[in-house]
Amino acid sequence: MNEAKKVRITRKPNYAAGVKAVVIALKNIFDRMPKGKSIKVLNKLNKKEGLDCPGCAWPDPDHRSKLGEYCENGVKAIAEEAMDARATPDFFAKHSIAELQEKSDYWLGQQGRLTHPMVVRPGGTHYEQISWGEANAIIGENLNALDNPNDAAFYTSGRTSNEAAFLYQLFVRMYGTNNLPDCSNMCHESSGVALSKTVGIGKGSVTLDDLYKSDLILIFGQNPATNHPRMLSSLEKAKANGAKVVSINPLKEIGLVKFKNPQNIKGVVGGGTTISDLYLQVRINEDVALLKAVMIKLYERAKTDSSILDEDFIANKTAGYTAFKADLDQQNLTDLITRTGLLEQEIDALVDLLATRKNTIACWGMGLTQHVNGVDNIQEVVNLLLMKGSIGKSGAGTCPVRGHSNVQGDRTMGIAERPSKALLNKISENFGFTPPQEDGYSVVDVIKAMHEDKVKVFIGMGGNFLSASPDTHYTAEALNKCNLTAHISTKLNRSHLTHGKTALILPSMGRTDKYVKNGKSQFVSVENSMGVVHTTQGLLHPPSEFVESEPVIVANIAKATLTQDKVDWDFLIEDYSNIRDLIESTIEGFENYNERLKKPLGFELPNGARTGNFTTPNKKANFTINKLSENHCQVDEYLMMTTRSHDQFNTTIYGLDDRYRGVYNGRMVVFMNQEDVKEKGLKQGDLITLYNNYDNIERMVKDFAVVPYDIPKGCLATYFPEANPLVPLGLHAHSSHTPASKSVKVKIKLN
Ligand SMILES: Nc1nc2c(c(=O)[nH]1)N[C@H]1C(S)=C(S)[C@@H](COP(=O)(O)OP(=O)(O)OC[C@H]3O[C@@H](n4cnc5c(=O)[nH]c(N)nc54)[C@H](O)[C@@H]3O)O[C@H]1N2
Ligand SMILES: Nc1nc2c(c(=O)[nH]1)N[C@H]1C(S)=C(S)[C@@H](COP(=O)(O)OP(=O)(O)OC[C@H]3O[C@@H](n4cnc5c(=O)[nH]c(N)nc54)[C@H](O)[C@@H]3O)O[C@H]1N2
Ligand code: SF4
Ligand SMILES: [Mo]
Repeated sequence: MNEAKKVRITRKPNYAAGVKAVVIALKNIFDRMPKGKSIKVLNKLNKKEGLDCPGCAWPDPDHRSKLGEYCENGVKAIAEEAMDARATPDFFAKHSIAELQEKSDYWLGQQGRLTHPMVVRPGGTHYEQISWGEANAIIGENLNALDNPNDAAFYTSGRTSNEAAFLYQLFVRMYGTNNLPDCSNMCHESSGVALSKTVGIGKGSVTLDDLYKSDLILIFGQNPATNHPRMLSSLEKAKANGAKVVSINPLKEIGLVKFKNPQNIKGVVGGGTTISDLYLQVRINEDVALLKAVMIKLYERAKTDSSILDEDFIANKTAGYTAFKADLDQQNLTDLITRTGLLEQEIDALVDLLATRKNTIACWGMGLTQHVNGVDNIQEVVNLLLMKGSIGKSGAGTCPVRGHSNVQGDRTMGIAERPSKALLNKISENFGFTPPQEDGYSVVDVIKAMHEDKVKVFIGMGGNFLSASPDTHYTAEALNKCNLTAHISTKLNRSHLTHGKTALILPSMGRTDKYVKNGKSQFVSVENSMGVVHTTQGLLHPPSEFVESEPVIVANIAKATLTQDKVDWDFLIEDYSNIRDLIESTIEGFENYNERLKKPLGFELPNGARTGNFTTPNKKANFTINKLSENHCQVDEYLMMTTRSHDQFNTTIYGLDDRYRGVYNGRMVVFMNQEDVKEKGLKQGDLITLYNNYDNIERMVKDFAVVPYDIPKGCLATYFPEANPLVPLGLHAHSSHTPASKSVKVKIKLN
């Protein structure tokens, strides 16, 4: 039967988490791992000096519950990595690559951990086992055969530890390029660009403690019940301390409505906690219009109440205010309100809260970053915070909620295609070579460069480049054109199956695996979404003796590639504290790194925006003027977002349900406003085709089942990665180049 026909659509539940989440989490792990092993891992998960959850980047609280500080999706992440199933050389001998391409992402993941280095040589139909020595030699030969180091690209996903990331970027720069695209390019790059420009640091400014002290928390474009579940416990605590919460999101995400915390009695037998005091279902990509309307109204009120805006802060700590205010004065309030799709009373309710409450925190996720105007969205949020003086003090500030568990740390370690001059100078000083100075390729650039035969070797440190990237068919062609594609991976994924002329799979240890060198257990370190650096240590036997730890893999590739070596790679991987010594001497904020990691809770990195010392060139926080979004749809066009279901981690599919949205047993669905469904003469479960025509290229996905849903008129929602073939490569945020995968224009037709 057609996959989309098997989808079951039910009523949404009216709260998130609760006891059911615990039951589902345990079933998930016990189905994949023996009970003893499961309990051993869960006992160490997110404990001080234990195993850092490989799920999202939400920080661990300082005071941790005895019941365990993890959530349903953290347990799923563990089960997915530590499962007993194995994808061995026998498995690859049995299934050709062509056959594996026909399987679903879910099926691929269920085949288990990779156990051996594998290769496909030109013209080959199956992956075959290869030794590490030979695999590294293939990489070295291919890299050294290129005319220019810029003809190679080195991708990174966000689970990689600080130690591995530091070695990787060092190797890549010694080899001679800044082509270090990473998953951040598709994720919070817009936040990094906007925050660096406005407040001088590309990271958020708040700590967990600030959340607990805040008066008002705004949550833009984020679905924490699925993507950062323990954020709901933090919000519950903030609310108990008196904060109000406002959600701004086209979809009514159930976890932002009500949360039952399975760790407390109220969550188990009581009614749970109402999270959002106000829920604004703004139209897709109209956040700038909403923010401008709100700010105009705040000014209006401030005329009679001078306590509403922080005039002192504006005068002493900011720049660009007059021009910003002048631009705001020219906006047409009625037009702005119409664009949002909200009632004026709803906007007034938000203005009431902003006018009466002082310390404000703005949290945001992919709902703001993944638009053509992603950078403007965030800059407009900053404008609002600056008007309120809500940055650089306790209980207030910016909170971009990061995705992968160490994506922020990887950037700190220098995984960046546009590195700072300070980093390049430090590398040159410490390692005695001049690193490349010109910018490298981001994700979008590198896909184009591979397609244009400019980049011939692609190496991936984790991740699933093909499925995560926009314009799937174009990206597949780009990868196919490479001489070599090589992926350092824990699990089989689609990027292994759409490959270059030669392809390698290099099996890597993950977070849960124990790495012992010379009889000593090694740990690594990571940085969470709030800039706290701490250790994480695996505890399970790796899936096979041929699986290597990431720093070791990088060191061996470096040795096989670099001829004039200025680094003693063997010494570095002998004991990871040797790598940390190099990090300490190269990266700002890591003084006494090894020593400070001994503190059970780790340490906080310097953050000027947190303390009100803005490190922008003018030493001020900058107001900016941002244009309204351009979403002009034709009559029969819709604006589509691609989002995550409750049963996936990015391209890793844990299961086929999205229980908080009432969808079971399938992912080929399109959420659509009830009236739109009726107007189109459709009904629930009908299978439709979605298509568009950017740059005169027809892009299409078929067989998506219609789900009538609480979403503004003219808006659609589908899941990533299934809808990625519809996201054109050229549709990305200006200056951050983040694919605009949350505002894609599409038309629909009945199959
Ligand atoms: N279990 C699990 N956890 C994860 C992940 C996962 O896939 N699964 N992924 C990790 C990663 S890498 C990341 S980056 C994060 C992602 O976490 P989120 O940022 O929560 O990501 P999305 O699921 O893409 O959803 C974003 C939200 O934005 C809303 N939205 C869409 N368009 C707009 C808009 O125009 N305006 C506003 N205001 N809202 C909008 C959507 O309705 C949705 O609720 O989660 C991380 N954690
Ligand atoms: N349309 C659309 N596209 C999107 C998004 C969206 O919202 N909509 N979101 C974007 C975002 S926010 C992100 S972050 C990207 C994600 O892009 P990626 O980070 O590239 O994708 P993941 O699915 O997280 O990568 C999963 C793979 O990583 C490997 N892996 C897992 N753990 C480890 C490890 O510890 N070590 C190593 N070496 N490998 C490991 C496994 O082989 C697994 O198959 O996708 C982006 N793409
Ligand atoms: S909130 Fe994120 S980091 Fe914490 S346990 Fe859940 S998935 Fe893991
Ligand atoms: Mo992400």
